[in-house]
Amino acid sequence: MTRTIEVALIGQAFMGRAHSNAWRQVRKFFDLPLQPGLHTVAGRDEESLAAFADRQGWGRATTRWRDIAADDEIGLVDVSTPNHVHREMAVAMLEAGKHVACEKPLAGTLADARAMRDAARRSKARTFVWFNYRRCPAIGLAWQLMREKRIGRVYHVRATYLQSWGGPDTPLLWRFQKKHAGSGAHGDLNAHIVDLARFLVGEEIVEVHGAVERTFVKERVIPGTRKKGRSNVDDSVAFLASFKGGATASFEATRLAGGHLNDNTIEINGEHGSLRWNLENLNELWFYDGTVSPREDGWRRIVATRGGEHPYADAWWPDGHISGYEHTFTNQVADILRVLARRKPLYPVPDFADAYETQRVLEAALVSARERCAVKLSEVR
Ligand code: SOE
Repeated sequence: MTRTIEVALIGQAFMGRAHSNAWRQVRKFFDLPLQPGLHTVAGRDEESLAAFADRQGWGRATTRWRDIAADDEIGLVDVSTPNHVHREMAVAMLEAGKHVACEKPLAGTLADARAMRDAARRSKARTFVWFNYRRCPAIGLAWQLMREKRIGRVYHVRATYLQSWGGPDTPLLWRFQKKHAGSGAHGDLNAHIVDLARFLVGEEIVEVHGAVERTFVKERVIPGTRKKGRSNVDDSVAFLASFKGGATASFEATRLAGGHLNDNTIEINGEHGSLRWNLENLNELWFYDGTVSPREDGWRRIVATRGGEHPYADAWWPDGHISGYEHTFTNQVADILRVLARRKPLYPVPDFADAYETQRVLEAALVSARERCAVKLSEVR
């Protein structure tokens, strides 16, 4: 017997659309004991919200997100809003006993992230964070190979998240304003690759050795005006780090890497081999097995779409019929529903406590950049 959990979505922009699609698609592709009801969508603009609710299939629309906390029909709230309101919304819903799925990064600041982690600790409700790239089948395969010690002792992690949409012509969006975003490319993009690195290596980062933060474009046109305003967040942050087991790591995030649209790349080198994945070819995992004879030495390209072999593949299309960006969100909804139905997810879905560890690394990098020093994570609580 399939049960239903009524969901409320707060946010109707890019992430709101991506999540809305996932909540609607999941029942069409995943056979689960718990399925979502698209109960309410909350947003700021009444007119566009009604159109969104109609097009996306939400039962109700409201511009009063706080009313959701008192609605006993709603079991889970999906916070898909800018970073500065994650805390207020997530804490209100947790205190009302509702499960919460929150967009990444957990928050714009460490203090907000800590308050969210602590509210989750006090609540019986479950929490989830939309680090959606963990839900790429190729990343799931990488996680399995890491757990099987196919790479062995990890020597290096090398991760970059390169975009190019943040040039001088891009207006002063909320992502370029510290009061809304907390940080720029750092919290937006390094959050993803730090999460992926921690997830795949299975260890915490213990020190940031040196970070550099840059704001190249210091003024941007204020949307809807001819005036310019100051961009007070980073356009790029790069840093070196060490994992608990001794592996070295490098991370770089930028929105000014011409030629790269959404180029999230991670490579892990270990005692027995290497793994490499790139979002712009998200179905492919490159595996270097260092245990084969030198005659056969070389990288192997695995297209992670095989039913019965690769994560989520059975839910979607036949072998080789690749999946895309939107499928990562539907895969995440499937695993959120598995967790809520007390089933095991295919592999770990980050909760607020997990995402807080990523937020600590982001903060350590900012401290390192501003104080030009190495920062131990034990100093960042
Ligand atoms: C913009 O940088 C953005 O939409 C990020 O916010 C997302 O998390 C990333 O997946 C794609 O780029």
